Amino acid sequence: MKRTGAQIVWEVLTQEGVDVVFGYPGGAIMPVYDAMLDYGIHHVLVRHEQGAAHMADGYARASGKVGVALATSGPGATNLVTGIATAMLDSSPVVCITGQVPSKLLGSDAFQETDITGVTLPITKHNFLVTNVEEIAPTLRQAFAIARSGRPGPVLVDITKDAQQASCELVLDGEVAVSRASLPESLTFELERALAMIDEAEQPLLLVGQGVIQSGAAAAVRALAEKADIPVAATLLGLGAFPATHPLALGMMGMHGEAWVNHAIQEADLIVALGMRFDDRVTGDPKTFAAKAKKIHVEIDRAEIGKTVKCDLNVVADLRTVAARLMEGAKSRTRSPWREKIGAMRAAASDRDILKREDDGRLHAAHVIDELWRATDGRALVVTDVGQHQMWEAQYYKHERPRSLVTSGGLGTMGFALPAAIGARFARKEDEIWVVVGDGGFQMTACELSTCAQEGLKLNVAVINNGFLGMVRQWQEMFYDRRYAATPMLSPDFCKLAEAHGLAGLRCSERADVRATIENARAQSGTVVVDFRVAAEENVYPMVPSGGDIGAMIRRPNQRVA
Ligand SMILES: Cc1ncc(C[n+]2csc(CCOP(=O)(O)OP(=O)(O)O)c2C)c(N)n1
Ligand SMILES: [Mg+2]
Repeated sequence: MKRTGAQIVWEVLTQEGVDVVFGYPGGAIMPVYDAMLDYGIHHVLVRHEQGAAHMADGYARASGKVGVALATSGPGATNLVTGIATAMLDSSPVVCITGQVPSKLLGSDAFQETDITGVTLPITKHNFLVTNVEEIAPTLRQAFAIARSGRPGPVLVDITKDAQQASCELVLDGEVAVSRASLPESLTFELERALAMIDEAEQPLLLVGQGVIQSGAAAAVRALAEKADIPVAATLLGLGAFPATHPLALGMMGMHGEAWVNHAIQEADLIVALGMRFDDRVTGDPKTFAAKAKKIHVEIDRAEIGKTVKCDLNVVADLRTVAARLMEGAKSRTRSPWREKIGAMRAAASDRDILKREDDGRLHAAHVIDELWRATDGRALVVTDVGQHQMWEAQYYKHERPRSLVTSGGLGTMGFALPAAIGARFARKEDEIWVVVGDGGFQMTACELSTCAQEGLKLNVAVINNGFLGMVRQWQEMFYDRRYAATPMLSPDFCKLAEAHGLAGLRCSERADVRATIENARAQSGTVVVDFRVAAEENVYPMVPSGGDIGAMIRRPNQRVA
C-alpha cells in the first residue's frame, strides 16, 4: 500500500517502539504533523524547541531507549542545537526529525531555510538530508540504529517538505546493519593482562563512568569490585553506576570531587577506567593525574583512547562483556590496608563537611539536598541543572541505582533540568522525580512549566535560589578578586510564576522547615515549584582550579565541628 512520506515517518516511529515524541510544528513539518493525528504516538507540545531536544535526551537517559524530537526548518531546527550538542557530549541516544524547505528551493535562502545538516555536523553522531520519499524509511531506521549502537549519540534527519508529501510503497522488513563492537578472540590477551595488573596492584581503584550504566555493566562491575576488594570512584555521569552507600563506594572524583577520592587517585598504583573518557573536569592536569598508577582503559569508542590520558592497556570493547570476563577471572582477595588508608583520608576530611558545621542560622543547599535524599530514601530520580546546586546534589544525594541521576555533564547546559525532567517523566511513570535547579538556569527554560500544566505532569522542582549565577560568582570570588560582573541576579517570584501556570508554589528559607516543605510538595498531585532561599555567598568545596593537580584542592576553610 502506498503511503505519504509523512505517514512513513510515523510508521517507522511506531515500528521502532516510540511511544512519545517532543516537538513544535511549523510550515516545513506540517505534513508530518497532519499525519500524526492518525497514529497512536503521544506528542508533547513544548514551548521552545530547545526543550524538545532536552526532553528527548531526558527520556533517553531515564529509559535507555531512543528519545525523539520534532521541529520545523530554520528557527525550529536551530533552536534544537543546544539540546543536540548536550546529547552529543553526554552520549545520549536521540533522534531529531526536522522539516526542510522543498527540495527545489534548497540553497536559495528560501523562507525558513537553514542548512541544519551543515550546522549540526560537528554535534551529531550522524545526520542526513532526505529529499526523496523512498529514502525516508531506510534513513530513519538507520538513524535509530546509529543513535543506540556502540557509544550512543544524537542523529538528525532533515526531510524536505516535498518528500513528506510524496508517496511510495512502504517496506519495513529486514534488519538495519550497523557495526557492532564485538569481543574478538585477540582481546583474550588484553583481558589476561588486565587481570594480571589487577592482581599485582596493592592500591587499585575502579573509576566508573556513564558507560557502565549505558552498557548495563553495573552488576558485573559491582561483583568485580567485591571479589577483588577494589574501591570505586565515579565521574559525575557515573553516579549511580555503583551504589553510593556500598562500603567500597568512595564518591565523585574531579574538580568538585570528594577530597579523599582525588587523593586516592593520586595515591593509587592502578586505575581501571570503565566507560569514562578522562574529561578535563576529572583529570585536572593530565600530566599529574594518577601519576603513580598504571592505567587500564575499557571503552567502546576507539576515538577516546589516548585522547587526554595515555593508558598502559586499552580494551576497546563492549564494557558489559569485558566487566563480566574480568569478574570471572579476578582473584578473590582483600586489600584492607588500602581501604584503611582511604578511610583515614575520608575521616580527616569530615570536619569540612557543610552539614557538620555549627548552625550559622542560614539555609544551605547541602541541607536541602541532604533532606531530599533522606525524605525520598535515596530512591528518587533527580534531574539537575548546571552550577553550584548541581555539584551539591552530586555530593549530597546518594545515588544507589543506575539512571537515578540525569544531568548535563559534558556541555554543562543551563536550562537542561526542567525539560529533561519532563522527558524523564514519560520514561519513568512510577518514579518520584525531583528537579534540582538554580535560580539562573530555571529562568532559561521555565516556559516549559506550561508544558507540565498542559500535560498534567507531576514533577517536584527544587529551585536552589541563591540570588546569583552562583558557580560563576564562586570563580569571581576565588580568581577575580570578588568582582561580581553580571552574576547578581534578580528573579521573579517563583511561587507566583508557578501559580500563573496553574501549578503550586512553595517557599522555604529556614533549615527547620525543609523537611515539611519537601513533604508538602510530594503530597500534591501536580507539579510543584519550591523556592528554597539559600545562603548567597556559599562555595562548592573542594575545588581543583581548572587544569590543576587534582591532589592540590582548594578546601573549605576549616571550621569547628559542632
Ligand atoms: C547555557 C549556559 N550559559 C552559561 C553557562 C555558564 N554557567 C555555568 S554555571 C552558571 C551559573 C548558574 O547559576 P544558577 O542557575 O543560579 O545556579 P547556581 O550556580 O547558582 O547554583 C553559569 C552562568 C552555562 N553553563 N550554560
Ligand atoms: Mg543561583
